[in-house]
Amino acid sequence: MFSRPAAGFDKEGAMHREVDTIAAIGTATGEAGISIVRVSGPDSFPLADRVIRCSGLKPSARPGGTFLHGYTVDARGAEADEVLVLILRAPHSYTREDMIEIQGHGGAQSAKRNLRVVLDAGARLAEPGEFTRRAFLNGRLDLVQAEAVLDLIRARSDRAAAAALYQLEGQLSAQLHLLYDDLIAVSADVEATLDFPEDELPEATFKEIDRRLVDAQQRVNSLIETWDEGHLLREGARVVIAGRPNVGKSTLLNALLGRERAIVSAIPGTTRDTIEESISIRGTDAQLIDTAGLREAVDAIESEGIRRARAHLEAADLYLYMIDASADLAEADLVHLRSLAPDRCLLVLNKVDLGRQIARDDLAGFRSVETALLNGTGLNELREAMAEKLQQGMAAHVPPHAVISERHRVLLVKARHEIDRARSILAERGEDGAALASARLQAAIESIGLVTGRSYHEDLLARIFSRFCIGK
Ligand SMILES: Nc1nc2c(ncn2[C@@H]2O[C@H](COP(=O)(O)OP(=O)(O)OP(=O)(O)O)[C@@H](O)[C@H]2O)c(=O)[nH]1
Ligand SMILES: [Mg+2]
Repeated sequence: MFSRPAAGFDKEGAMHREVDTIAAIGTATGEAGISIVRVSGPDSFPLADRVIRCSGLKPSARPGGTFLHGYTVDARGAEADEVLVLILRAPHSYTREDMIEIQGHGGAQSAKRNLRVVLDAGARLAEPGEFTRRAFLNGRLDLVQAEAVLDLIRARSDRAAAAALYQLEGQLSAQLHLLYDDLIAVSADVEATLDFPEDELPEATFKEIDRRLVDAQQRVNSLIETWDEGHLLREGARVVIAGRPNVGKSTLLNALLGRERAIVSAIPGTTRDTIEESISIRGTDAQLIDTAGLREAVDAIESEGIRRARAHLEAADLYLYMIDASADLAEADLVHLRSLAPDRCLLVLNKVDLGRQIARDDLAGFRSVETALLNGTGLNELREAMAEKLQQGMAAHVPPHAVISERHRVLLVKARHEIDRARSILAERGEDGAALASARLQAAIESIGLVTGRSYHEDLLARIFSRFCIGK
């Protein structure tokens, strides 16, 4: 486990890693205006002098934050591309190391040729996320901010991008660092009680300590509560279409997607496996999941399909429960409905073109939409209702504000538990429990430290940065 200084170069870290000069293509391949090769490390400027031909001052003599125009050239002096080169001097760069960014022409070939020139001149091809990893190790970003970089790259909606940017700017980090420092202060005060003879210990001390622990717990809690929304922003809402066989579930999937993705037939039990597709409902991203009709399965395959359907139902952010409105309400439907939370459920009363046995009023407590999907009736109304429900799920707060990820949640739940243990120990045993309570608080502090990266281990970094692309 290493500790990372809040800012500046990491001397301890530097002993563990060889700091060489890395390079990678930073832009996506394909036809485009420009492509960028980035280079970072101590040899960036000498390397630039070797591979960039330009008039005037050589690259290494230029001030940081300036561009030069020139050509990349290989060891034999052959030109690879016409380029603009951005000079970034440590610590005023993304990695806090000396960096150059070579902007070449777009398309796959220029970028590859520029990268080859740089690699031939001595740079090493960067690993996924290595630039951001260096930014972290050099104290430019904490771990929460580094993760925000990935969230921003992967953001699938405007909202998700706004939340990632907020996190990148350090707003979530600031709350976590404050919490960390406050817990260290309380823990020190708990330990200080050990130095007092019992009769000299002020009455108010433990009350005051408990008050501060309650406050810390509440702050941890409100962060944990943002997880739901964070997961909606990152993964999109999970919308599950469920109901008895043959009611029109797959027809609905196809209608919402606008293409014939799932097989539709008049034979009950047509869909046997779950089918997942991404859609955007009025600007909100969602995973739409069509499931096998819920009934007593006729064979093992269908039975597995129904098991999967039920598992998806449990993890859904929104259920579209579909009923054939032209037939009588089945007892099985009532049983299923009882197991669903009304605020996360929309009833779709389909096949109203065949007549209505079931009316909206029969199903009070559930919001419902009548449809005849065969001719598209009610589809727009359904989309509106879905958008409303999905947004209700996210509307508790208006971004930008802090939202945590699954990794953060696990660590914060542990921290909450440790603070809770410390409180009960102090409540039960007073100063006799001080040493034990302090150890609990250390564990809580450690957990929060792992969120921000104040403490970290190699496995954790490997797990986080391997999800990045090369060049970031
Ligand atoms: N009349 C009428 N028929 C419909 C409507 N919607 C779907 N159907 C028909 O109902 C039958 C079943 O549709 P599916 O979409 O396959 O039903 P499902 O719920 O996916 O069925 P399983 O996969 O077997 O659970 C098909 O023949 C559809 O054409 C509708 O609004 N009106
Ligand atoms: Mg189906």
